[in-house]
Amino acid sequence: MMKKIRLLLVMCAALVMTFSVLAETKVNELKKMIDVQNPVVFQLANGANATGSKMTIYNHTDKDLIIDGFTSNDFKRTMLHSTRYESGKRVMFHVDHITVPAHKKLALTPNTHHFMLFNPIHKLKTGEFLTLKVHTNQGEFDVIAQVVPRRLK
Ligand SMILES: [Cu+2]
Repeated sequence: MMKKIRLLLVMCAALVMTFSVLAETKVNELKKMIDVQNPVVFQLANGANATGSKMTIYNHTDKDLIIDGFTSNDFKRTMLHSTRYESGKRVMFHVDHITVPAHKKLALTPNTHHFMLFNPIHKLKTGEFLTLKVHTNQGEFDVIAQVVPRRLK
């Protein structure tokens, strides 16, 4: 009886390990296929509670990459944003998805689509690296973004 239970436990452990290795393989494969160039988060302006980011995402997969959100341990709230201009004034608004077409790249900037971050849980140091966990239809991947000085347009 004990022997049977032990065998069962060993089998369960093996199964769990197999699944975690599979999950890891999938993430690594996605990492190779999704290339994120020059990811940055802009330092917050004095008194501001939100900031944007900039990066270029290359989708080397055969499928559209549909980003439906991202999270960061350094911010309480995050949002996908797009930008439009009303009488020359920049207006940002929430979008549900940002899509990088198959075999295409997409530049995310404060003037177009971008990742928006709200309520940092600590004061950001210029030069420090933040991890953004990006959720997509093809799985999750991390983007390591550097905090850079705010740029005036
Ligand atoms: Cu924004």
